[in-house]
Amino acid sequence: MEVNPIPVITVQTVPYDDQKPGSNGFRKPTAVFESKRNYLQNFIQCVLSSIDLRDRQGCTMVVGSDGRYFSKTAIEIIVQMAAANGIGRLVIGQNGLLSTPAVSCIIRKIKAIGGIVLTASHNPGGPGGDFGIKFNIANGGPAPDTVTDKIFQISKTIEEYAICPDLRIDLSRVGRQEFDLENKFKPFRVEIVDSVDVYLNLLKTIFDFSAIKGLLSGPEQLKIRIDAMNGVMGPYVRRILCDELGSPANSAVNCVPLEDFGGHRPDPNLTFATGLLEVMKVGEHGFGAAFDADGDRYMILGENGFFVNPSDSLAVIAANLSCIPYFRQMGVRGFGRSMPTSTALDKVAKAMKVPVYETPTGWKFFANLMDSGRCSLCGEESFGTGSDHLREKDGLWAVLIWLSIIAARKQGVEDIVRDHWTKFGRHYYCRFDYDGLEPRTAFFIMKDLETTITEKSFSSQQFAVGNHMYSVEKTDSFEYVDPVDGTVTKKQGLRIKFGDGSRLIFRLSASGTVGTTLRIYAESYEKDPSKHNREPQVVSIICELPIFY
Ligand code: VG1
Ligand code: CO
Repeated sequence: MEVNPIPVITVQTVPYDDQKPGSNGFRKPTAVFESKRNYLQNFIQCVLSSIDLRDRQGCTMVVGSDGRYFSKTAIEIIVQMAAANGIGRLVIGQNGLLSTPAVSCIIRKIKAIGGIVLTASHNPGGPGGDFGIKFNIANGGPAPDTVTDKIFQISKTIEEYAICPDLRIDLSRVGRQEFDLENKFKPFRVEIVDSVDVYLNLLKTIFDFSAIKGLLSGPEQLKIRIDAMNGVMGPYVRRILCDELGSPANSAVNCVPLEDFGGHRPDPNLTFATGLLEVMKVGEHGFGAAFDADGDRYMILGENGFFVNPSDSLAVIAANLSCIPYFRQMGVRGFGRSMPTSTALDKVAKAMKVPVYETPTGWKFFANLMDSGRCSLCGEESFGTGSDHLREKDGLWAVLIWLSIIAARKQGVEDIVRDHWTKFGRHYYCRFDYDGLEPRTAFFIMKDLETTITEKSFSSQQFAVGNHMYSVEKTDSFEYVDPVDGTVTKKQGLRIKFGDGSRLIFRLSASGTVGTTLRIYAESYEKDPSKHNREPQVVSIICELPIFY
């Protein structure tokens, strides 16, 4: 039977002035996407238009989501618009589900031109929560500023978008679907793929699966508890940790992706992953982990709820890379950390004689370093770690790294961390978030602060806190020059560095959706092992410094 080709139409629209992507992707309250006319269509057209027409014709893109509310509606529109804009093939996770690291992995594997992940990451989901769109480029990493600036520019003048409103796909059926479009020579293809397969195959080339399996299912079994927080990670945890690595089915909880994440905030930290923390405190499990909604962040807990600070996790991983076949084979070229991440990593780098790159916040800055072979392992204080196996931070990969280290060292989480502190010293670390500030107020706080700390007299100041004296060594507004392409990124946070290596950092967040968030990061170094048992709040004394008076 002859089927009529699907019409491609152009729809008139008016621009919005607030479609500026942030630290990683574009986020707004879901209600904005649902209520403002063409709000999603405008942004998607800008993303597609940012790709050079010659590159776009007939190319392949990857699409996935963390399963949050509005994702399926958005995927349908993206498919219709991709077809109308000349994309040749879309590879989409079954039921629309793909974690952020899986999207990065698939883009690289199939040499796609880029990908879209529908997620607002750890922000809450549902009609009253947030929705977001991450856009990754051909190397699998988040679009760099040059691309997101272009998207923002286009969004300010957009007048129309192209769409095939009659095109319908079935997201549940793995396999190929083809569509003939009006005025197009080649059919438009959609491939629905298993959400886990390609990513699992990559992990198998990185880790010694049998060693981890021995740890999780052998006679001396390590009892673990993994909380997928009702985000996208459920299917990955079940398939990889339970089916492949032999962890019992009841070790994985909250593994069904829910549109509102069960009403919880899918944020793996001590404030929001309290369910995991409470269970771990009971002491029956030796290892606990949780993920954010899109699976790029993770939190590690040891027996009795021992918390591994993400900056420490990065440093411990760096010091133990030789436990992982991938790094034994590839070697270790260099490390990367975002500027506010503690300098615990730097101590390890010094001992291993490898360079450390200090970048602005956001994963996009690491991709250039990795592509040019400068960097093997990167991390951020915000619960993200990853390597050059792909171009995103990768939560489950980090969990498998930890399990590999535990298997190789035959030690528990707390002992591994304490040994690390004994060897390298402890970097006490805290981040304080001041949410919902009026944007102008936040701007002026930063402006005044910059004036204060960059005054000449400030650099010679000393602050007494208890019986500790903090002397200012250096202050600046952090600026990054990309060592690969020379791009300069300015105003990435205010830094006060003290003589003993302690640091205070002030920065405005770029991933929120309402008001402005001011982040204060405090780090205090302690070399003496007899002083490694204090509460992390010890760093809060730095915040009592009379800088603000
Ligand atoms: C935050 C984190 C940053 C992270 C970014 C995206 O950005 O601090 O480290 O890369 O979120 O993470 P900001 O600008 O709010 O500090 V994710 O898991 O939301 O992609
Ligand atoms: Co995330």
